[in-house]
Amino acid sequence: MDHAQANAVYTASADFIAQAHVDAAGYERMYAASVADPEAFWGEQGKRLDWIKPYTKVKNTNFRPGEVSIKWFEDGTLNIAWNCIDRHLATRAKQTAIIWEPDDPNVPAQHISYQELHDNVCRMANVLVSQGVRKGDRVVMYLPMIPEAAYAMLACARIGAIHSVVFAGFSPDALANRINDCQAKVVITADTAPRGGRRTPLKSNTDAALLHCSDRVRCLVVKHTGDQIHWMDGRDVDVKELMRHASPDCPIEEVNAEDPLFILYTSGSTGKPKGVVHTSGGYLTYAAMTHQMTFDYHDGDVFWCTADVGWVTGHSYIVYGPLANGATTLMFEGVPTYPDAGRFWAVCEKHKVNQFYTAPTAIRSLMGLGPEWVDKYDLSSLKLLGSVGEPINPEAWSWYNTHVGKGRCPIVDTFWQTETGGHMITPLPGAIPVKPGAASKPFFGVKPVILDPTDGHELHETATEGVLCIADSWPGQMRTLWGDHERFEEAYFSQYKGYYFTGDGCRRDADGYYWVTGRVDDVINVSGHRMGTAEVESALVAHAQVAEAAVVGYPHDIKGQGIYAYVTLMNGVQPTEELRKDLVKWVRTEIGPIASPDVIQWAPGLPKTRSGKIMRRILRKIAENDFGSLGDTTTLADPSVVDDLIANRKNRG
Ligand code: 6R9
Repeated sequence: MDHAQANAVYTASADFIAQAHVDAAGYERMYAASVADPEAFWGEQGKRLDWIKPYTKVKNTNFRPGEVSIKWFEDGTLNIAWNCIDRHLATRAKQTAIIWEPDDPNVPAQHISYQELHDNVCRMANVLVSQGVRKGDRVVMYLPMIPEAAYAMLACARIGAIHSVVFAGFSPDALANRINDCQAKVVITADTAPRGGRRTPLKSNTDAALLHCSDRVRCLVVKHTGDQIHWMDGRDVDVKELMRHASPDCPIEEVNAEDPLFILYTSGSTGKPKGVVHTSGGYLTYAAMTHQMTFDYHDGDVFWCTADVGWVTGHSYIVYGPLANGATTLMFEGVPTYPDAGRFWAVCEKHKVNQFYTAPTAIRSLMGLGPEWVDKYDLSSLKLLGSVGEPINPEAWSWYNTHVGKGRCPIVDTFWQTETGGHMITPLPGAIPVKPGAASKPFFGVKPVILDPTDGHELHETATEGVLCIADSWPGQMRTLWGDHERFEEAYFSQYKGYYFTGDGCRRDADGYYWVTGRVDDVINVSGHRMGTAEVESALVAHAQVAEAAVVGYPHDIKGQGIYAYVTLMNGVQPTEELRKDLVKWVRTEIGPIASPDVIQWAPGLPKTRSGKIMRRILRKIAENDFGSLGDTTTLADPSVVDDLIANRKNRG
């Protein structure tokens, strides 16, 4: 795509606009109302949910340093599972709630009706209660993309327990850290997880993790594949067996709007992963509203979000948002390239998907395999396409638009974060014309501001560039970090006082469109997955032969960013190819395959300031193969290390 196309503006068809929930004038009017009087706006939107005790207070939020506190609908009570299931039964008992598409296309798909969802969630909830789980207890899940994952999340919600889903690609160590950090009573896993025809040994990973956890933690096992597993009597529990005997009814627990619904661990710029806490009333209001508006979801549509439930995208747009809206949501166990590169499109055709939501990295990898894989299938059911996780580059946008959307489906490029609970900046299809690569305009109630990174002052001109902050709270916002409110304030509210800091850089063009340019902190985005460089570094230095390590991101054609590690070995250790492979394997076992370094460069020394701070700016430039403009290097303790790093750089592309 040439530059002119990249600046093009795409407007939805007249037919699309005619049926959309919101048109251009409607967006302007509603947006203005939402920021002028958030109390009135969200007071009205909160009525999307059924409340046990209706709220009388809507918004009570404070971004002032030292006093950060975020409360929405604080005197209301409700139950999240009721809102996602029971309240639909009168009209939708037989409607499909979840379509489950297995990894192996020869295994039949499942259509789970709202009634069946109700019964299974209640059975799972009764199993949890039988294992001693009570309101406020934490339940960790380490599961494949199977219906039981949704049952377990909603079962927790039903009884007021707090779930924390750990992505099944994480290692036993990463799982153990999360179980310990939130002091989970129970971990729910499966025997093995089929993905792309291979099996991930979830139960044996969990066995390894539990060696580092309290021996009171119960292990609930979903026997999914029937693969052989080790069994520890007294600790391990066969979930399906207990569900068979459990009652399909389970009373709902009344929870406060501000009681936690889930904890989700995500990477930050420093230290160990952060336990992002989302609460009940505001989160569900926001997930439901964004799902309906951003995807222009209408009753009867089949919605498919390809994310894993281990990420926030799976929480908000596979489970909570769609089910709160009484939607049909598709859950896919597999990968885009199994059994071949046409799988996504085969599934769209098979289940007549109407809205399809995926990540740029998936599009880029499929793009490389040729359009013939898409062209084979009938994609006429598609009405809208979505993108999430990183900025979408013009080539991928154009391919998605032409080959998947056939030029007739609006593409929504949704910018948001684990911390934000739902979409923050996104086109509303039918209301906001799209520019490829721009997340475009704020969602209702969201007040983005662009600040000057040097002194934090607000840049008021329409066309400007700086760091992206949000000036006021919205209902889907995270409330705290699990057990560490101080770190919450420090990470998000201390750098730019009075604002929520996203960690992203951003440009606003003359039309007021927002273009998110990527992280400005030490977080990198690998295939749409967030990774803290500090996490990878601490894994590397935990290896006996590594003295020091510095990790940066570099541009990668498919993944968006790749992981580039500079490693200084202990004195006398030889830098061999074998050791390099060993280090990659080491990081995979310490964190998980998503953290595997793509490049390891042996570094006799790292560029440091006299005070001992590693100058990452220089390491980034070398990794990007852009060392002509290293900037000021006069503060380096030993400038000669830079010459060595340049001479031996690995990425000459
Ligand atoms: C939902 C999710 C958040 C980070 C975020 C930003 C990047 C996400 C984006 C995007 C540009 C988009 N990001 N969506 N950048 N355009 N449409 O991805 O959450 O895993 O917490 O990542 O991802 O850098 O700060 P999470």
